[in-house]
Amino acid sequence: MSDSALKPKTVVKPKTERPKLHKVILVNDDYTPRGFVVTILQGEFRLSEDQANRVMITAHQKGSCVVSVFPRDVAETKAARATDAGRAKGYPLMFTTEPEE
Ligand code: NFA
Repeated sequence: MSDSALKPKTVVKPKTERPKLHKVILVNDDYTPRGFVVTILQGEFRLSEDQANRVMITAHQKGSCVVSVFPRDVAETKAARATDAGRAKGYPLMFTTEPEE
């Protein structure tokens, strides 16, 4: 028997699609105190005080800023928890999510 009889004619390459990461975005508003935004960024997203201040200031100046990236369910849960924490204090603070390209 020739070698070719044992050789598979098509090689199936297993394609394990890596799930897209999703960005959590901090949206600026005119009412939420800066210190509160920084506290949320540190507590919910584990940013250092320095990172939290930079993200807060960037959103304040540019309108929004990417906080971090996570698998979709984690991004959505964290964005909802952080938005809820602002709402609980009567602030319009908002975090959104979007898939990375
Ligand atoms: N713009 C808010 C203020 O001046 C601070 C803020 C920054 C709010 C980023 C929301 C997001 N108090």
